[in-house]
Amino acid sequence: MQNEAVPRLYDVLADAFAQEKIEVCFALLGDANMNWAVRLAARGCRMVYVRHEHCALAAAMAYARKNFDVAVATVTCGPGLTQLITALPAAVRAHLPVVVFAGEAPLRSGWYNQGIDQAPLIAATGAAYHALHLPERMPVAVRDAFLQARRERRPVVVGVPFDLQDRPWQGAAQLPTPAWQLLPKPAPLPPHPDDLARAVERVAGAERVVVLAGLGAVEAGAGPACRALAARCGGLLATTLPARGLFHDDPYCIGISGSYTPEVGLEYLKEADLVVAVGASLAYHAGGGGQLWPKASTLQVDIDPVAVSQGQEVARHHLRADARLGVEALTAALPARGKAWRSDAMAARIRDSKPDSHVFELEPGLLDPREVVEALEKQLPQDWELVNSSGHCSWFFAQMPSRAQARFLTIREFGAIGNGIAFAMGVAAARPDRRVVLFDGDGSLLMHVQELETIRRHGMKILIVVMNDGAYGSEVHKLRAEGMPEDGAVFGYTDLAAIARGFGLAGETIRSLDDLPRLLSDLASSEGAAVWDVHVSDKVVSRTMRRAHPGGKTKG
Ligand SMILES: Cc1ncc(C[n+]2csc(CCOP(=O)(O)OP(=O)(O)O)c2C)c(N)n1
Ligand SMILES: [Mg+2]
Repeated sequence: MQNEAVPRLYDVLADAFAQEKIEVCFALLGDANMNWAVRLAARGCRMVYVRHEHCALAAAMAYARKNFDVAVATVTCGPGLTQLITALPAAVRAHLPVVVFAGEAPLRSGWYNQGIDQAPLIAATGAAYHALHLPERMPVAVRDAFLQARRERRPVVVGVPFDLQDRPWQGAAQLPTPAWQLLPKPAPLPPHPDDLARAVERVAGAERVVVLAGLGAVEAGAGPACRALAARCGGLLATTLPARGLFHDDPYCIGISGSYTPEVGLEYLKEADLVVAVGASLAYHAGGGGQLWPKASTLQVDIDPVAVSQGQEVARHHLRADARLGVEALTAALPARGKAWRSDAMAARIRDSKPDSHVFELEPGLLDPREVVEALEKQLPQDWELVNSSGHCSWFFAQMPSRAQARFLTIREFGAIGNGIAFAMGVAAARPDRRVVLFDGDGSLLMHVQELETIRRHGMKILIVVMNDGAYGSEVHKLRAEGMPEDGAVFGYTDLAAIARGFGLAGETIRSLDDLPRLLSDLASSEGAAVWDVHVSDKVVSRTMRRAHPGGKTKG
């Protein structure tokens, strides 16, 4: 019999995690992590037990993004760990700090069925992997993993052989100082006067300025400063996709810059002569691969400015500074301007134009995805948390300009479908008092539809609105444009409402937008989760798809 008075390694490892102030852990148990997970739960950590390890990590990613802080997930060794390989590259590219507690195969066995060389698999994704094999050092190694995840904003996986976890603890009685106490907390970086003088000159010399804000601007609280700068220059505002909504109530915001730019935004970006990119890494898509502002030079205001990003030359002019301080200093130093680019007529155009006015011929009985999104934007309560997934439908769902950034999340790095449901769970865990709405495609939802059970079991208040086109729409449009057969991508309208009901959720099939008010009031009276399966036509092709694949019949 074990001596209960002597702590085991898993007890101490659970203590080392608990002292990092983690409130939630996304988990799927196996031999190699269950002892640790049970102890972590006993220390007051809220456990979200999912149905697929990919979703544990993806939910943790959304949780980290929502809180701008580290998140935790756990998987068992071997097959538990290999399930992480699609989510990790996205976490790396999105700079999301997540610590994963992974089991490793027992060290004592010469052979173990679930054994695999875990380190190179994880390293290939760009995440850090630390094999913890020396018991006495493990609490410090865990602390260091939290330090690394927070400092490098990167996922860090710690692997602990499960036979070691069971050993009596023989190390120090005291835990190491936790990472959150040690981490440097530098004050926001002001710009250097020389850099500032050059930047002021550049902005003062421009006539058509667009201030483009990214997530760095959101995190630094630079929204009001960006608005003031654009007003001072008589220019316009835009955001990257993840920062959408930072200027949702500003009449001079042209929306998202990138693959999701609305019609009028494309036009104005083309005319711009200076883009001031604030807290934006200038990723490939944000500038439409270098196509979106052909006449403009770019001034990047960032704590870590770059010249080349994702294979593209993106900015020749840089102001190294905290987003808010840099922009405030710029505005304060700018001379007052006579002629402004912005005008009342422009504001009216921005307000009144459709994201995409192209006319399509639809089959009877199916909805136009653009009208679905318009109706949702008008009718969904403003305080609901919105999550955008992926697929062709995400272009339409992205067009909700009246929604505030604080209630929006999307993580698109690595371009995988199937993440939406886990991202929604991560947001629900981070904001348990709020209703979360996931906008997803039928193909994407079906890829991890098992998590409907997790949502029900954990009582998460998630509404999933599915743009069901009976197909992998993204692929269909490309196949059509190339004149190839569609049978590999058109599978028909799966009955998602029935599936939802099978999992114990409410499920509705929507063929008319007139049903929305009634469905919304039904939802208001229930705390539970629901799936709305909205049947849409696959004939409506997004602007971006038409531009990238112009061979189709819907050129325009
Ligand atoms: C994991 C993964 N597998 C395959 C793809 C290729 N892919 C991109 S979009 C897409 C279709 C998504 O279908 P759905 O979720 O129904 O959205 P739709 O495009 O129909 O709006 C596919 C298969 C991908 N991006 N990620
Ligand atoms: Mg689809």
